[in-house]
Amino acid sequence: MDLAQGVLGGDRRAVARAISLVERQQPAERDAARELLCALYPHTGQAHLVGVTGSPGTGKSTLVNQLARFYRQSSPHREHSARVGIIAVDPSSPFSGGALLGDRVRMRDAAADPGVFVRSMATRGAEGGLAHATFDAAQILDAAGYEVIFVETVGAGQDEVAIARSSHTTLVVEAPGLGDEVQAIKAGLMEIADIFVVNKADRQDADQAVRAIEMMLEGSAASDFHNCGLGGIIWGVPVCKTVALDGTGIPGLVAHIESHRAYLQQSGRLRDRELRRAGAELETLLQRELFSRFLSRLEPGKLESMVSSIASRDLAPYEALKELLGS
Ligand SMILES: Nc1nc2c(ncn2[C@@H]2O[C@H](COP(=O)(O)OP(=O)(O)OP(=O)(O)O)[C@@H](O)[C@H]2O)c(=O)[nH]1
Ligand SMILES: [Mg+2]
Repeated sequence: MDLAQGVLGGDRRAVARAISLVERQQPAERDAARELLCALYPHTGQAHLVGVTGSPGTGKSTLVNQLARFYRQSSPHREHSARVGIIAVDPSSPFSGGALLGDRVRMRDAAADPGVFVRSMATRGAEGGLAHATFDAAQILDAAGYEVIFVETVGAGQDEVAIARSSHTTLVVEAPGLGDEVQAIKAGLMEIADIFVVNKADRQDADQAVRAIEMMLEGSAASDFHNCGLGGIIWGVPVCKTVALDGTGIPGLVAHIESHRAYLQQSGRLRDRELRRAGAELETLLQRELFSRFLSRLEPGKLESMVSSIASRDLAPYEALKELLGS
């Protein structure tokens, strides 16, 4: 069966194979992966992409599991229960399987439901990057008809920020009583948060954590980078308390996710973001492709010898540029 047809028909095995294809990022499969993504592209753009990030161990996977269950049972503003896709990005090196296994266990409930598709990604360090593979995987789920797609990542690295920027709504999940080093992560995540979640609200110091985040939000002028340059409707970043272990606060959190979606649509922000994303995507592809084509035409060792001449001051960088480009 044609892989693209399988994905469009919502066939789970086809979806799994398609994601593996884009995740492996093997040069030999490059054309097949690109062909597939081209065939799927006209069918994408329907899903709501929700990035879920935050410090390690704050309960992101448990929370996503609960959110998926809630969306499966009842989805506000949708006529039917939504099909849910979950992409969990390997928080550590590709060689440690522990975290992935843990995620599978925590997401077991959701994974047993045929309306939920759970996938872990482990391509950190691969050429082309994790963010790109994750974005491609989300496109596949979108084309396969998953209406809400959660992408879980840890921390505030470049990949996480890139993933957050390509999501529609980003949840930053924190837990009460985390140390100072976590404050720094929180600060890094501040500007990408559309909604803050204080999970583990069964702990006593939850209200204190909520207040601390609210103060940070008030203190940072960029309470929402998505608002930059936007006149009219403003999104105030809410801070929600949840207990992912028993589902407390989940309906309220889903209501905020749905209001953020409505805000994006009504303010025209959704269209703006699609445009910005399309622009960034095309630019990245073009840069990468032009550079690799250029390199493939150079005689072997040419670049290396130029680099060493530059380092030994025999050649100025601009002279090298002129020689390489011929003008
Ligand atoms: N007390 C309490 N514990 C929770 C809650 N939510 C999750 N946990 C526990 O916190 C631990 C970490 O949960 P995970 O869902 O794996 O957290 P995570 O943020 O996905 O972890 P990483 O992906 O490794 O960063 C687990 O032992 C959970 O059972 C909660 O609301 N209250
Ligand atoms: Mg997790």
